[in-house]
Amino acid sequence: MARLVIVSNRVAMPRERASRAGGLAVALKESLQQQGGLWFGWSGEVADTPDPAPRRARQGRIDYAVLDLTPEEHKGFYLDFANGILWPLCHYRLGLIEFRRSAWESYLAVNARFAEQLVPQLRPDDIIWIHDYHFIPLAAELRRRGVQNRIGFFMHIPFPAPEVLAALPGHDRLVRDLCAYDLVGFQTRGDVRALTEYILHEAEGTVIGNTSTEDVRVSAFGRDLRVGAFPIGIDTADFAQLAAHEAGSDETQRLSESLVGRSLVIGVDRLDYSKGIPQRFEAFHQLLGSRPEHRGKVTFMQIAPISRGEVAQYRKLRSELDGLTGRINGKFAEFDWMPVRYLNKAFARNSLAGFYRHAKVGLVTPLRDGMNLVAKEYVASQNPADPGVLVLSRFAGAAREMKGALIVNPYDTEHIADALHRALIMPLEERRQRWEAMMAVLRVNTIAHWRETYLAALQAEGHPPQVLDAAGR
Ligand code: ADQ
Repeated sequence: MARLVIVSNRVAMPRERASRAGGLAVALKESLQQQGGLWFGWSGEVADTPDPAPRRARQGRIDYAVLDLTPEEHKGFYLDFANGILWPLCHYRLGLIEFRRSAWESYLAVNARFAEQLVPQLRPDDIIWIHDYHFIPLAAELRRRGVQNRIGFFMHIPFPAPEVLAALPGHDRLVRDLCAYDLVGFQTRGDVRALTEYILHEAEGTVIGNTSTEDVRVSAFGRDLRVGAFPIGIDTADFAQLAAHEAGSDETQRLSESLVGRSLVIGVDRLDYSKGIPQRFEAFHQLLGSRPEHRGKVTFMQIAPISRGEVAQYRKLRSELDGLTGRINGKFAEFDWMPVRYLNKAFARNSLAGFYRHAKVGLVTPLRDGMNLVAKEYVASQNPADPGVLVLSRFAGAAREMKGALIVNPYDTEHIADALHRALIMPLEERRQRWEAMMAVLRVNTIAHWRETYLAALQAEGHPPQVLDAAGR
């Protein structure tokens, strides 16, 4: 079996692997362990004079090779371009973008430097799988250096519609670089459609296959590639088992006692403006205002650890939420009931599983989200005999699969408030039917299924690879 090379932005070395490693990191590690392979990427560290060659480690059948960023690269490539431009662009937040040519140049230069360092580590039959928006140009940089291996890309976040993408100076270069891959994988059909529309209408390319399906062949910029939807999942059985076990843990018991019989609505997110957290707070505020029967009967707990605290937009969001929490609690709290519990900290997976299971409602309202694994984890954690209800934004990739959820428009806070009310009073029979429908999907579309179908598709891409010329054409 060919060796697998995975490239992702943040690679934790073996001794760093904490108990909080997410499902994705665990799944990628499993494929490397099974197949033998190399995990290459950014160490997460910034150094004034980084080692020119990667730092290496080995554990089991996995080799690790990581590079540090210079302070200038960390600012230009990571903060300004990846987090400050690509992230808002792909989440349809054009108003938040401050484009700087120096950031774009830093993004391209870091991709070139990483390619330069990866080439000597590669073997001719390696299969290369590159993850996420930090490294879109990496395959083109590798091809320019003569790499002919099969290279796949998976985009974890949404791919924007052509009119939105066109707001990025350099959008044509970005899509041309995307065409240097053999397989481009997205979360949903909508993302596939967005890229194929760009290929047809902006790049004068051709698309074979029905563009509304999830698997097409694209010809553009002198290359042929496959583009498909591979919706990411979770380890459903493991999460369900963890949640059942955690139902009896001290921590879950303490949560239960603190609620003194009140219903729990839960939100769990990184503190990010794409997640629609202020709208969710506003909806809860409206629920308490318009339906007094819920006052004193429901507690909303939002868990949102600080994320990307160096970026101004994230600091602004934080102070907005501090204000909203104070306003709602100030207006509705009683001496023995606090409507909103807002926690800026992360919890271990097992704690989250226990909390999800205890919550009557999982409130997941992103304004845009590639997939949203919290929605899936909430469903997998429920007690089959008495499941809670998922309230889910139509703009999360997960909404395509989670048809048993109450689907809402996250911009319409009154709509979310109505859905919350409906979820809180939903009869057991309806809750069971909705939950069963979602679990049937989650049992099939697991994270292992995602990884296996993606890698099988990449391995099947047998057409002869083409080499770009020195100018990248
Ligand atoms: P994220 O934007 O990080 O990921 P999401 O999929 O919701 O979003 O969460 C990823 C993981 O982080 C989940 O396993 C979740 O449990 C964990 N997590 C979130 N908040 C947490 C908290 N407060 N404490 C502890 N753990 C927490 C990106 C894309 C998503 C896509 C994923 C995977 O933005 O759309 O689903 O990648 O492809």
